Amino acid sequence: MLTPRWTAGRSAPAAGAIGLLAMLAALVALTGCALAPGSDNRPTITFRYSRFTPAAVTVPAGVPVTLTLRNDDPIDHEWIVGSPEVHAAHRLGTEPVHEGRPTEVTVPALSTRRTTVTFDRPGEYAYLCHLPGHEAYGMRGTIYVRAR
Ligand SMILES: [Cu+2]
Repeated sequence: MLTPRWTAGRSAPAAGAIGLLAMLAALVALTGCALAPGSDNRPTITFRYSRFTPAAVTVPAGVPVTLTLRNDDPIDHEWIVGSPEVHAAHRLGTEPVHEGRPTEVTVPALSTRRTTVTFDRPGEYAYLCHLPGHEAYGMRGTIYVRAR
């Protein structure tokens, strides 16, 4: 009676695979329901040649968004997101290093930082590097915050 044992041996892994697929489908469905179309609550922004890539990200409003900020340049940069008033203040600011505020992050040369921000309201928020000359060079991007 080899055949029944062989069949049983194949059906158990197959059932496991189907169960795994069902779990993955459920996870995708849950994640999809939690986010606005096209939005990402874990974006990565890379700094290279004093530019942000991507230069635009879309995130959901009202939930924590964890951003990975990866500086591939051999010089320091900073990532500051906020309203035009926030950026106006930073253009005149003298704070050499930003720590402790999730919307203001210094990213040293060749390093990565993570920050978690909850954007309460839908809208557009610029992110800029305010180190001298970097914004003028083009180190800017936009976060689009979408209602869920
Ligand atoms: Cu910079």
